[in-house]
Amino acid sequence: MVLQTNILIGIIGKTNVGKSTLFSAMTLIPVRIENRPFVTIEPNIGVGYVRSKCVHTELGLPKCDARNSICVNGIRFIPVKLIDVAGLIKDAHQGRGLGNKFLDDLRQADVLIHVVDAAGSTDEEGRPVKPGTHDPYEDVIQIEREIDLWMYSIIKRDWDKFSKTLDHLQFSEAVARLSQRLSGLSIRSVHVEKSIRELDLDKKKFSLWSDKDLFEFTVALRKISKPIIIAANKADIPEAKDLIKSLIERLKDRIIIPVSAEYELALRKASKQGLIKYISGDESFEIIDRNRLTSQQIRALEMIREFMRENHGTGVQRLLDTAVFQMLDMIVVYPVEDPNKYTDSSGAILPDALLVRRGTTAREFAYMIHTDLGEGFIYAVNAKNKNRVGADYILNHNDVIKIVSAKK
Ligand SMILES: Nc1nc2c(ncn2[C@@H]2O[C@H](COP(=O)(O)OP(=O)(O)OP(=O)(O)O)[C@@H](O)[C@H]2O)c(=O)[nH]1
Ligand SMILES: [Mg+2]
Repeated sequence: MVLQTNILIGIIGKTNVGKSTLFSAMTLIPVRIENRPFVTIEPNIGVGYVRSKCVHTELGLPKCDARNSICVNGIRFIPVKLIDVAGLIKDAHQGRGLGNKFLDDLRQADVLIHVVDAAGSTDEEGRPVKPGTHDPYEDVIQIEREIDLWMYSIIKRDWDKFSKTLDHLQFSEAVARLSQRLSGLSIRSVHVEKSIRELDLDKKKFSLWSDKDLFEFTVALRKISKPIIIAANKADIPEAKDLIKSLIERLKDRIIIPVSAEYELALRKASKQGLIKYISGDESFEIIDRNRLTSQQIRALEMIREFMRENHGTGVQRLLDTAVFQMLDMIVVYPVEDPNKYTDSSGAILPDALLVRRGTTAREFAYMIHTDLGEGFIYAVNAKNKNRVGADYILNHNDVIKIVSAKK
């Protein structure tokens, strides 16, 4: 059994800011990229990878047999699902541009990457303009309002009737019912309870919430259940430098990563063609054979190298890693059958690397692998020190775990 990724990352933003370029750079899937608004209509879905030091090096093993993930030079690349949707513009919720209904494709997303044109080279409607003439701050505010209004439209559906049924329940039951209703949005009861308490809405009957209460509740829920990281894209255009600085100053509580999706895409393609040696997330690359490149290609690569030196890479890998390891607070855990050899039942060394939320217990981890393993859980073995651990053992990053279960 090959363990699949359980994380979905949504790529959102104004139209024509580089969402599809970023998607393509992360997945190497060729998609339509053009310098005009509304090129993407149907969503693009693919697999990208987060980067983490492979535990095989820490264990002093010469190699591993990565299977659900990829190991390159001791670096484990672990898959995550990505979805690139059509672009938004201001007032999309009123049907402008392509509207906002297509955002329904993001219902199951765990985290959103908000791509902005940090070079200010597209206007409010995504039309190309002279770099530096549009303030990306406006886009952050307007586009995220569209996201909140989309979620509000879902939560508001039937609210009048539904809220009355909640009034008759105990608070904890009401939270459970409401969470169940919103589970299609990947919303869990902890999210609902936290949002209600944060706004002091627990002191008010559900049916008496005003539209403003419900909207504020939606925004709080969205922030917890679908946190947004900002990709300050087109950072390679000179005008982006000051705009990014000012963006960071005005959005102090937000995570903003300068990126050049275009540069990352160029590097990934060149690497695939065997022209350069580049591992995504590295701060530089190596040209394999200059003779196979035109002078124009070499000049372009040197420009990219200079950008990477200043920015510690293209920013694309850091963006994904920050979204998963920092915003979602995930860790990597390796399940094995044999805790002495670190192998699975067929003898493969550390084949699977799984992303799990920090705080996950050994029993919860067993359930993630297979329901039977969870149900029959007896104990687990921490393969690093060979200690037996119980069901409530909280996993650490890079743990190697064997589950012992009555059911196989
Ligand atoms: N300079 C520069 N240009 C970029 C970068 N990323 C994307 N672009 C350009 O921006 C334009 C739009 O790129 P797309 O990826 O199609 O943008 P999108 O956000 O998917 O657009 P829609 O699907 O139409 O909403 C193209 O001309 C890209 O080449 C970047 O990092 N730097
Ligand atoms: Mg697109």
